[in-house]
Amino acid sequence: MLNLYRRHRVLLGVFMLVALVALMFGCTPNDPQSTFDADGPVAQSQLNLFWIILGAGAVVFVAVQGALVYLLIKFRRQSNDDIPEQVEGNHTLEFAWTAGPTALVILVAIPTIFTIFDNQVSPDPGALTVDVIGHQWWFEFRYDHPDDPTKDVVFAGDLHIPINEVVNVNLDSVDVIHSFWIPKIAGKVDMVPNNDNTMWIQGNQTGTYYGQCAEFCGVQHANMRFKVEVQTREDFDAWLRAQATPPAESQDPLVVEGSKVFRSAGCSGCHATDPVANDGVPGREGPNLAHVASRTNLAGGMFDNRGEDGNVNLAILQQNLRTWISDPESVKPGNTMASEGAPYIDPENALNEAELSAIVAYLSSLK
Ligand code: HEC
Ligand SMILES: [Cu+2]
Repeated sequence: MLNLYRRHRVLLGVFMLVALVALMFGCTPNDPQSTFDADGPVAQSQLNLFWIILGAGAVVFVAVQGALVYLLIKFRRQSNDDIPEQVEGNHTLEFAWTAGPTALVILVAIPTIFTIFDNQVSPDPGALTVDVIGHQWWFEFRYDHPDDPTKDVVFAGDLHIPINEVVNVNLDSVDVIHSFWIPKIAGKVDMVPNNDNTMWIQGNQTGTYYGQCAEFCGVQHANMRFKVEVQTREDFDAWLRAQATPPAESQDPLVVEGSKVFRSAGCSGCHATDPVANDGVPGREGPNLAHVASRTNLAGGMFDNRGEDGNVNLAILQQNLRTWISDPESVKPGNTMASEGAPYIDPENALNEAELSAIVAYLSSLK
């Protein structure tokens, strides 16, 4: 066995090197959630800090390992020498190995402290503010209403922010501790019930980013995700205005029927379809569905509603709504809609095919 090992040692070494390189390709910078590819000042400052700390760690590693290898070779046993001379209490040496690491820790601590404060204290407290509220297992977002700051525009799943502007974020949770993280833009700060954590974010490039909960918060923690759309100011304003406007009421008979079923089946007990709420008044238990047909994703990222062109595709959206509403438990086991919603806990209230189709038609009309 040992012989076999000896013979294949080189081969084994080569294999491990190849495996290591292959693993490192997992960290390529253009992955959608790579922190090595920062697109905003907060993520950039965190990345810079990472490099400083990695650099300091590398210096220590090289110095210690270098000294070790050097000493091992230099003082290896050469003949039948006696035990070498024993040295005790070298003050210079002791001072050096105390002062060296202390200096290094200070070197790392200073930029760390500055970065923490820079990330916490907004450079523009008067800028656009968004309240982010964590729920098991989805994100609720609220902006001040563009015309009336005593009111909030409420939505879920897709966060929109204007490019190159500071956006202040208030973090809260209605149940357990969650954590807000958009790897390429900023993060991560805990969302603690009844505790006003704040942070600020800024996106420096238009496009879609991915965010997710970064604090274990229950069985579907991994499926608590959201998308971030960084837009030009004009696009953002238009989007916010559209979100603040109640959805157009369609006269299509199936849609009208669906809106009735939505109420009679108890969906409206957990889901509002009015996008506007009074400031600070908690939303209902489920996501606000006022403009659900404009969402790129549903149920904390379980469904992607976009077609190949990157826009919401009606057929895909309807299929996703149907899958979710017919059996939310099979999609996201343990979620509140399945464990508390009347149609799902009581077979007598289960939705029939006609009701399901009507609800899907209704919700997909809410653009
Ligand atoms: C007991 C409260 C409750 C009831 C009743 C309920 N839901 Fe939900 N619903 C939720 C919760 C909570 C979520 C988010 C689940 C998650 O992502 O973890 C949700 C998610 C959804 C979503 C996805 C929305 C998004 O933006 O992600 C849709 C659509 C939806 N529900 C439709 C319905 C319909 C239609 C009914 C009635 C048949 C219904 N819900 C009844 C609580 C409820
Ligand atoms: Cu969470």
